[in-house]
Amino acid sequence: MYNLILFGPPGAGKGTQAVKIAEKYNWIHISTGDILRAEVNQGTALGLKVKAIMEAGQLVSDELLVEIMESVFVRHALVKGFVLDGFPRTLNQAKALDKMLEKLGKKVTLVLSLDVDEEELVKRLLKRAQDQGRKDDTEEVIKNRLIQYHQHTKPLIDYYREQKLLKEVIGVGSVDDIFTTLCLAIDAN
Ligand code: B4P
Repeated sequence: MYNLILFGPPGAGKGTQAVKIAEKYNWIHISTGDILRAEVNQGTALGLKVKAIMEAGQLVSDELLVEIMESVFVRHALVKGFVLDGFPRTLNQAKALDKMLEKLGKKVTLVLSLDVDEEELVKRLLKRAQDQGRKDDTEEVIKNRLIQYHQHTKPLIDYYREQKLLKEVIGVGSVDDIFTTLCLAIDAN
């Protein structure tokens, strides 16, 4: 089982590239953002719990995310590979993921980190606000999401670098060129 983590700040292109990678390699794409948004849209108990947190650009609790991911791994125990998009986002989540995979006799295979400067991130997310009207793509909430990223998520770069699992990829350019670079890194691993 190939377990790929697509890593990067909000707006780096994780979701965009994860869809393409999952299609090419026939892996399962898991976007925790999409899972949570679906719960919100369906008005489930979980959705009601996380709606305000997401709309404020805060991180949902590690406990909830770990619970969600445990059920994902149980449901897809026999797949060829996973592209994890948006998970893990904290050190606690990363450690929980290691444990979940260990139980299945698996490990993280590779972490591809998309490197995009902050000006470009804000530009992309504000454009998405116009195109899709996502509630967390306002200027103020984007600022908060970037703060959360720097405080809680960016430290994972060192966590994975120390384990020699990290490859950094420039995330600015055409979607297809970035995709080609990501595939080369996957194939080389
Ligand atoms: P996500 O849905 O993961 O949102 P995101 O970080 O903005 O990533 P996204 O995948 O949408 O952006 P992408 O870079 O693809 O999370 C939303 C919220 O859910 C979080 O704030 C948090 O509240 C909660 N959450 C999710 N996971 C969690 C976790 N593990 N723990 C706690 N809370 C969690 O794309 C951005 C835009 O850029 C798109 O419009 C795209 O078209 C464009 N784009 C992509 N590539 C481009 C390129 N090369 N050039 C130009 N534009 C490009």
